[in-house]
Amino acid sequence: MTKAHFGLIGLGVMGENLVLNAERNGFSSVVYNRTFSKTEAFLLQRGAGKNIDGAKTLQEFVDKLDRPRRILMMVKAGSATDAVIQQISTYLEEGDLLIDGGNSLFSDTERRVAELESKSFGYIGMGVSGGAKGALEGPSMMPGGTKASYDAIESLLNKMAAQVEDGPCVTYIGPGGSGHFVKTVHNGIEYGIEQILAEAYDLMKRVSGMNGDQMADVFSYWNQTEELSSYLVEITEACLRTKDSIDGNDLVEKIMDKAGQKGTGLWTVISALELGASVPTIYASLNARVMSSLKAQRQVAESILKGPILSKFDLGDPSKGMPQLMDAVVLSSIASYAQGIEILRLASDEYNYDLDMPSIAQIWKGGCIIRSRLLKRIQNAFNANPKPINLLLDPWFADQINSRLPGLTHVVAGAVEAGIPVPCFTSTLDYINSYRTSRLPQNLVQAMRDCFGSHTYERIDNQGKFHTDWIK
Ligand code: NBP
Repeated sequence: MTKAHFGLIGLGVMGENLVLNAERNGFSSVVYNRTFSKTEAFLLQRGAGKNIDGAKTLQEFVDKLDRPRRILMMVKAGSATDAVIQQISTYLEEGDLLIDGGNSLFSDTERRVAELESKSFGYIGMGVSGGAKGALEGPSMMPGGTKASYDAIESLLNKMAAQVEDGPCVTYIGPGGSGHFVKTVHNGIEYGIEQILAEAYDLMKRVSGMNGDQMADVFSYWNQTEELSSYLVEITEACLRTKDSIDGNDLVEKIMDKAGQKGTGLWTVISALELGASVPTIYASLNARVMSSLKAQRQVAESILKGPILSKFDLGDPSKGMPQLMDAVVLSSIASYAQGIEILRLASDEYNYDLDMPSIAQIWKGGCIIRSRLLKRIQNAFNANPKPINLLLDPWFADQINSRLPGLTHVVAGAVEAGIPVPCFTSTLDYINSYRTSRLPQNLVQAMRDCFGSHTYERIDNQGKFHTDWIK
């Protein structure tokens, strides 16, 4: 009996679609799921008539696979992934390769790569982005581990990945947990852009009094521009146009305003703090989700804590894409990418990942949630200067900042006066204003630290460490 080329463990949303993708690309497959009824249902429905077999036990699963085996795990990150690795390891033989496509914490992946490779198995920790549709039609994939393990699955991944004009949206990211690290930062950038678009929506609705279709028209306009054309802008338009089947009104207005923030967004911010990366826009998006979860408290606070009377201000002509608001959205999106890239730059050195930034920009151009036309500009910036100090200093991005900063400032000032929170816009404005200020007030912070703790300070006019008796 001929054996299958590819094995999948975990028939969740992602697993189902990825195995259909592999099969469509010519890789006969075997699937295993902890709950066998899901395997049966899949084989009878979406898997029917395809070159996909099922297995009830892990023994049966490995027996049906060609050697060396190539097995993709798409299960919940954390202890579920450890449990699956432990169970399947009993059945693996030298040279077999396990790929974890879940959203695993990169330090878990470091540990697993070391453990599995020491047993002569291959192990790849691979970030996968694109949701269900991307998984089926072609996701962006970020595999990390040993180069030898990557080489063993390169042809499979190249076929499964989304394709853009300069190749498939997959590349060897680097050693250890680098693939999952890059996916984590991808998700941090995604948090930022989602919150930025939500802030734009809030201002359109509360300041300009627009309805779902009117707002969707502006998002549609933005999606035609080089600066904002992106998957997230495209789906925002679709969300705003969708009506509730019960009463025909805008469905988005019926949705509870609470968003979770566990996992990759949180890990992005923790990593940024550990690495000393300044990521205020991304952090603001995470904090906005934390604040959103305090629904009951916010309902009480609204009647006790009084803000300014909501005043209208000009966000720009909707038929011209609300230019001032667009300025705020463009600069905040650029800041999200720049801050994510700064984390990668520092991590590349700190963890010896040796990340190739032009390749990462290239594989984010298709398939993934943060795909956008802006990534072509980011790729160009890295091609012109592979190790830029900060994306904001690239000539094209600097032009964007110089021309759009007045618009962002106007929007933040208006929102502050109207008492409407715009945490990502505000953080971006502070980020840019801080970054373009050569003298910040931390000289006084240093003076205070020396005053109470004799921490010493440096002088701008003399080398060395200095201490002063500040309180005589
Ligand atoms: P889920 O995260 O919901 O995981 C479902 C799968 O995990 C099922 O097959 C389930 O088996 C299996 N599983 C669990 Br839960 N605990 C297990 C255990 N202890 N042992 C064995 N199997 C176990 O599915 P998903 O949304 O497809 O996500 C899969 C992975 O991909 C996750 O890490 C996720 O973070 C990541 N991811 C998701 C997306 C997305 O858009 N959904 C995108 C990118 C990455 P069962 O059927 O027996 O319960």
